[in-house]
Amino acid sequence: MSAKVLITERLLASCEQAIIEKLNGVRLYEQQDPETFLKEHGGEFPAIAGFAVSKELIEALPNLRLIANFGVGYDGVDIRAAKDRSIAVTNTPDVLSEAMAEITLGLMVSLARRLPQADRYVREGRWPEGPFPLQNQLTGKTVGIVGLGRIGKQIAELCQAFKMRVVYFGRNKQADIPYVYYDNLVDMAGDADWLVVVTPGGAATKNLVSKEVLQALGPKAYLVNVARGSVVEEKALIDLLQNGGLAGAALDVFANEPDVPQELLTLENVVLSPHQGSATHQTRFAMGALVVANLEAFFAGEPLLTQVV
Ligand code: 8YV
Repeated sequence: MSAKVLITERLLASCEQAIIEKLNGVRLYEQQDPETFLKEHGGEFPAIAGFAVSKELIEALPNLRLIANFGVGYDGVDIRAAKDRSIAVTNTPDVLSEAMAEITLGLMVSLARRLPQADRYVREGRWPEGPFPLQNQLTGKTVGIVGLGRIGKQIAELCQAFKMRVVYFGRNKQADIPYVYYDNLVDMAGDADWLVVVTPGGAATKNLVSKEVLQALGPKAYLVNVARGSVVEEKALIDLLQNGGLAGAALDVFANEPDVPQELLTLENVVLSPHQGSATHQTRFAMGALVVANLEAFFAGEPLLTQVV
C-alpha cells in the first residue's frame, strides 16, 4: 500500500481509522518528536488530513499535493503557501449546514429565553421562591445574517420558521433571494434585532463586526457568532456587553480558543458554547466521510469532490 496521508491532529476516530486502513495514514500528533519525524519522513506524504496546516508544515512535506481539510472553514490552512506550490485544498461543505443552523437557533432561543439560567434556577431549588423573570421572544424580530452562504441560508430558513424577518449582508446581492440585502454592515446592524455572524474567517473578515457595527446594533439587540472569533472585535464586544451597549451575545467561537476571556464568564447576558457548531454524531461522521472521499478521489486520479483551491 503506497498512498500515504499525514493526519496532522486528532480527527473523528472513524475518519482516522479509514485513512489509516485504506490510505496508509500516519498520525503526526502521536509521534514522540514530530519535528524529527518530519525531517526523516516528510517526503513520503502526498496528502494531509487535518485543519491546522501551517507554512512550516507545508515546507516540511516536499511532495505534498493535497490538503483535505476537516471542516468547511479552511482559515487554519496557509492558503498562500498551498497556492505557491499548486497544492490542492478540499473542505467539507453542505454536510454540516443543518447542524450549524440548528445550533444557531438553539443559541438564539437560549439567549432570548435565558435557558441556561432557567435550568440553574430549577436545579438550585429557587422555583418555590417565585417565578423565573419574563424573557424575550424571537417572533417578529429582524435577524441580520452576515454571510448568506450555504449555512446562512439554512439559518435564514429556520429564522423564517420562527416568524422572523430576514435581512443579509455580503459582498454581493444574490439573485433569487427573497431577503432584503445590505451592502453596508453598519446600516444592516441598525436595522437588526439579532446579528448572526456566519461568514468565513481569515484575514479578509478580521474584525468585520467592528465596534462601530456593534454600536449600531445597539442596547436592545443581540449578537450571535457561529463563524470564527476573529470576525468580531472581541474587546469592543465585551465592553458593550458590560456597559449595556448590547442586550446580549451567544458565542460558539472565540478569538483564542479554547481560552475564553474571563470577562465573558461573569456576564449573565451571554451564552457560551465550546465551538460545537458541527459537533453532532451524524454531521461529524459525514464530514469525515467527505474527507476520506476526497483523499480517495485524489489517489485514484479522479476529480476532487469539494475543492476550494
Ligand atoms: C471545525 C468548523 O472544523 O467546519 C468548520 O469550519 O469550524 C468545525 O466544523 C471542526 O471543529 C474541526 O474539528
